[in-house]
Amino acid sequence: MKKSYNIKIKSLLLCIAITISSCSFFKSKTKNAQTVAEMEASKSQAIEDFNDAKYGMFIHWGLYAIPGGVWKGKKIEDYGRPPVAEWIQCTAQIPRDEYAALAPQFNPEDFDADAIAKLAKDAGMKYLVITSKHHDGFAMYHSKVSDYNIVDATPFKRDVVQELYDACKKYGIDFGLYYSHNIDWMDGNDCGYADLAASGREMNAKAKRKMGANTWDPSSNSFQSYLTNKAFPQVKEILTQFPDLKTLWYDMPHYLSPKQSADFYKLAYELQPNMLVNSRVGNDMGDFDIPGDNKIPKDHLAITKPWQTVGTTNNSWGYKSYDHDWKSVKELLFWLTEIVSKGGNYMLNIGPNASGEVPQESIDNLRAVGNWLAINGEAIYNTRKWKVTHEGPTVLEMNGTHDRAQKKDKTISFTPQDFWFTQKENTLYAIALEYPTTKISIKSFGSTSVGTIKSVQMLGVTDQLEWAQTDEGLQVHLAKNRGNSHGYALKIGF
Ligand code: JFZ
Repeated sequence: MKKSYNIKIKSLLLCIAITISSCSFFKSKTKNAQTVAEMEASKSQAIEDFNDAKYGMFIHWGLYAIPGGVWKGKKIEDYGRPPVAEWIQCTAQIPRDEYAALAPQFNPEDFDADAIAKLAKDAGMKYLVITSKHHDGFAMYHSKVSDYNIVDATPFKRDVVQELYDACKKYGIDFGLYYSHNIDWMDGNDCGYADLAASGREMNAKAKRKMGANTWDPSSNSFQSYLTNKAFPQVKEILTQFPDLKTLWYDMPHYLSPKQSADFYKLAYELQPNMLVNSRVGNDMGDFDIPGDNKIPKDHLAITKPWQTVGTTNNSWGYKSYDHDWKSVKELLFWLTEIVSKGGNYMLNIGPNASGEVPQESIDNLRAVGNWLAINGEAIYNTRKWKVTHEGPTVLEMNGTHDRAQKKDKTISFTPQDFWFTQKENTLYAIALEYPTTKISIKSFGSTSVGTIKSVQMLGVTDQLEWAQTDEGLQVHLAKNRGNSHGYALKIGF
């Protein structure tokens, strides 16, 4: 009798235990069962904000600023490709120890977070994203996960990400972080290349080329242990240490499985659900798309997500001492207007040098664009694309960092007949990058295609304009009082 009673009690307890545990199992299962697509769908306000912002600053900064594109007296181009300065460890196949010896030399005493945040503000940029860890594996913030970081491994000992985070708060600039989750030349073994090759999964073209895989001196740990012990913990760390991020910018996911990409996406969502994650999280996930570096999509309508073009001020992301091929103010304005007319965002890069200084050409050109935006920003910010993006004879294609670098003729000029369009509620904007000598005619604004125009104004100019609308378009005599030497914008009311 007694025995069976005991057994009954035991099995009752067991039942209770199973019920409790299955309940909590069920609970965590429901939470985890939220799909990436559902998480993406919950970010509509953040996406509106992203589509309003239009223009931001990208910063590539790390140990690679010391060589600045030159290793042992040879330029990076002499080692191979890619020739962007932040890739020097890979392109010149520098052993991990040798590269890490840069850390004790890194003492960028001229770094001034306040000045950079103010530069972004003056430039008319609304947000800033900095490399918290690039492919070299070196963290630019104080990481507890790995002492290969700017505070523990350099004489500088300052957390520059924290300094920028605080400075951006002061100037009202939104903040985001870049994190190289797949490629880590210090700790990431071959960044998953062998695993992918063995898995039988279809490899994309870049993965096939082994681009970015550390094959010259891989760390002895497995790629999986890198993910478990460095990448995931560091992502968790930055999202905790910097609790108010607008974007998390992953990069180069060529070797990741869909599960690994989903885990990176979910981790971001768990910690900061309103933050946007870029598509380089991998495997077609992410809240916004990147058509390619220094690339403006030819068919922007084929992009179904919000999107962003990232661009360089010369032809390198990291500081490159001998690259003086700076984009002119006119070229930068073209990138911005062309991208915005197609509904995208432009994130323009600066690469501070080893002392922490921003190249003067970048500063000057960014400020000049800022002056243009101070007058014409109304035609850029908070707008949406219109059914026509551009009219006029000039067609410029921007097909990538290397493509731009190789271009023989870099003269950028437009005609007074070139117009880019944006819209906001009941208003259309036409942006021009050259002034006419006589009147202009905007063909896309004919009365049958847009209806009757009620008002025409030049932004930043108080003079009344003389104008007339016909079926053929809108004709305007422009006032002599011109707002900015690089062009102007017309505001069209209905
Ligand atoms: C990546 C990085 O490798 C590079 O160092 C820099 O950070 C840049 C912003 O991003 O470069 C890429 C990544 C993807 C493509 C091109 C360059 N792509 O898919 O065309």
